[in-house]
Amino acid sequence: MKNHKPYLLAFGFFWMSVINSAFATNPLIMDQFTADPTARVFEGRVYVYPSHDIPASPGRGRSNWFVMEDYHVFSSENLTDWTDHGVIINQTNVPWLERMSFNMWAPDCVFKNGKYYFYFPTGGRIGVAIADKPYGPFKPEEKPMAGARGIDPGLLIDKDGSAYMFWAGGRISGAKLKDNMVELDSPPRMITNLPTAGLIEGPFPFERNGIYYLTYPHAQVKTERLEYAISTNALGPYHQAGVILDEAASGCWTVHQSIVQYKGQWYLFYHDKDLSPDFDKNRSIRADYMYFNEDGTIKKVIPTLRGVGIVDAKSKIQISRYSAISGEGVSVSFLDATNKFEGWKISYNGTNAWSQFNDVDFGGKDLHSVDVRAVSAAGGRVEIRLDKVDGPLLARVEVGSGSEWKVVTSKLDSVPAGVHNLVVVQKENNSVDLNWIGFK
Ligand code: FUB
Repeated sequence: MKNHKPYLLAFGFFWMSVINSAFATNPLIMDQFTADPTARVFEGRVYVYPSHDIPASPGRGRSNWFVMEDYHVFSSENLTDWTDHGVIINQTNVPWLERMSFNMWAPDCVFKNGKYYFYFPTGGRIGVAIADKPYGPFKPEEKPMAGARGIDPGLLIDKDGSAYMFWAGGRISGAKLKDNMVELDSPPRMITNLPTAGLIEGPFPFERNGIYYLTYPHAQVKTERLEYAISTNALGPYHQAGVILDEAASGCWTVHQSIVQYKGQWYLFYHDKDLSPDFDKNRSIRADYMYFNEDGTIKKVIPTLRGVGIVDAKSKIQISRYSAISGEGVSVSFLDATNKFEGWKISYNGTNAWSQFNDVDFGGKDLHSVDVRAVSAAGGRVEIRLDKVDGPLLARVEVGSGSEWKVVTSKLDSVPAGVHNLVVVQKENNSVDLNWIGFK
């Protein structure tokens, strides 16, 4: 499932690139914990700059808390296949950092004057590292930014090229940056009219059709939800405009967002704790489609397992990351509870339990059979249908009884083409578990 190709470049420290064949669903990255994703479009691709949660270990971070020592950057052209470009900054490479405190928190990266500027908060200060390419190598500045103390820098390059930085520290502040991008050009201004009770952090600004949006996680009750405020000016005054994403059903304490338009579609990037359900300081990044109302307000995003992008029918389609399921008879659980990075299985219990997985690209009419990785103690049969529960039959898959996973190959009844939704329907009154489906 994972194809690792390391390259080494020297730039005062090792820089490594790894190709990560992810699941193409939520969460986006399946071989490490990731959080606080800032997505940006650079050079025709989406680059995501997340934080990197790691488990604490003796002498390395505080147990039961966030532990982060470095940043990776990931990129994708189709939002389905993600490349891990490796570590771009490690806390040991930051010249001004006196103590290794494992708190490399939520970063951002913007492009200006032909350079990529990576902003990262650590030790209560905000550092900047500069590169010629979006994936580095990044060279950290000798000193942190003067005048900005706090966490979670969020940058805005305005239509006239002016740069603004927002950050959190109790409340949210913002300031214009000098053209050199490493100094404040105005005293920090506290952004008013935002919630005054409950934790507020993670400012992410953007502009669309003359409206300035300031989005931020806010613990209105106990855990964070995503809210936003709007203005006609980059630095405000803003007024609160609504909720983009409700508190996570999983109970994850934090959420942290970025919003990006790519090839005409808007996306919300955020995080939850998919790969660490019992510990919400080991998080995983996600993406879902986002839409605006006519008046420029943002439609609430309903988080999905399916995520975004189109999946190749010939890949190992992670059928457990469903778009929809029947009211009863379907459940999802980890394949291996001792190694959650292995992903999930989907279980169908009882006749007519079904699940739907949207946006599969079947290409031209060149497919003839389907492989299904499955297990069924008593044996069972599922049907794979196109677009809906009673849509055209693609294949009947007989899963023999047994306790071991096996790959069952079945001939296609009809040969699809183009992009369709995939529906799996259980046809017998027993139980079948599926891991992935792949057409060939
Ligand atoms: O990742 C550490 C902190 O958790 C971030 O800085 C906050 O935004 C929250 O996501």
